[in-house]
Amino acid sequence: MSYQILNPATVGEYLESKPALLRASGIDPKQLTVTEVSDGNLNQVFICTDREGKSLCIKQSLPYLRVAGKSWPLKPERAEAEARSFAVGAELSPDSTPGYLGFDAENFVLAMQDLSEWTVWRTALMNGEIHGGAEVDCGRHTARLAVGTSLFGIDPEVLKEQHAASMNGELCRITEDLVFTEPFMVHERNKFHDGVAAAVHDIRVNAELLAEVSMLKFDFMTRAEALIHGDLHTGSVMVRHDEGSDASGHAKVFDGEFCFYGPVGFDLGALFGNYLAASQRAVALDRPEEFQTWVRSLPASTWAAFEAEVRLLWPDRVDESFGDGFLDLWLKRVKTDAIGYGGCKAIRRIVGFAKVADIEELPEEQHVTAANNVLTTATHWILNRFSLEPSALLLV
Ligand code: SR1
Ligand code: MG
Repeated sequence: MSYQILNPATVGEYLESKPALLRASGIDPKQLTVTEVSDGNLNQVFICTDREGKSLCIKQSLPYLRVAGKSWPLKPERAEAEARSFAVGAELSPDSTPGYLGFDAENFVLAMQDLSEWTVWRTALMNGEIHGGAEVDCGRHTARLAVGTSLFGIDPEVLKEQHAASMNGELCRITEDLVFTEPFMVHERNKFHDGVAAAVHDIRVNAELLAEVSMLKFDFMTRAEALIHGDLHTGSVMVRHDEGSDASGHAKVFDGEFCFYGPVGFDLGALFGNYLAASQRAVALDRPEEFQTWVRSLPASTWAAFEAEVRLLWPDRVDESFGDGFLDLWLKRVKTDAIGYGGCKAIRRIVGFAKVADIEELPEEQHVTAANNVLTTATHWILNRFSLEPSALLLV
């Protein structure tokens, strides 16, 4: 597949050839300032600003994993999945989705609102900043997509068509390998400090844990409940610099290229696992008590917002044969899944490929302590997920 791979020098000319994108963004492509801000593992991202200060963000999929290079080929069609995620977010949860300006399927380019005035949530958490309300927006956003893309919100025949059109096998396999498989075995892509080797060994010989992880993996691969984000860590969320609560909200969820029809609890679990990393960093750096208390409250707040929004939308479900008793059972299962997936997501970030800076960038001694604590807590979550509550997750 041959297409135009952009660089800062060619973005202006590229935009001039895309009148629809120009109209949607309102920017003047002459004398654009283009800055590459690629930060994630997979793609390249450019911020384009015109002479009047109007701007937009361009994201392009490369035919390989950006951080690994051509030795790890990846189909650029993953951008189609992200376009799907954007379109659904814009429809169902517009205040928590960056403005979506369009998709060029020939060159695998997405155009979206420039969020330079916002901060990646992971960065804010690492810096000890409280952005109250972001966790609520994330829970509510997850609920809106869970209801709106599932058989609670769509006719079952339409749903099956949407499910079939939303297959994302290559990126799902990345998650299956990196989250559920490789950390639990000896694998060349794993890497961890010697100081956590004993804990990693304990995980790998814990037969009960391995069986539970396999069950969570099996559900991830088979339980197509709704169009989930698929990679909803705190690096996939932007928070406002100020803490305003106007219509633009507290948080914007982006980077939906891993989206597919899967278990709803997986997205909440991704947040929980990353909250665990943030909380262990906060402990390691002895952050002020106010910050630590807020971080510990995140799983319960996200869960409460998710549950409240699902219950709010429930009376409008398309199939009333699913009654209130079923809703209680379903919510309980989502909660259990979220806690289990949170554990898996946390373990992969300590043991496997693609770590989190929250723990990686701690001084060595604190890193070892925090990483061991993450592994112990994550194991506890997976094994005890049927009886744990989100409010108790970060109290250990
Ligand atoms: C091979 S890609 C590594 C990771 O980056 C993404 O953000 C996902 O979390 C993926 O697992
Ligand atoms: Mg990503």
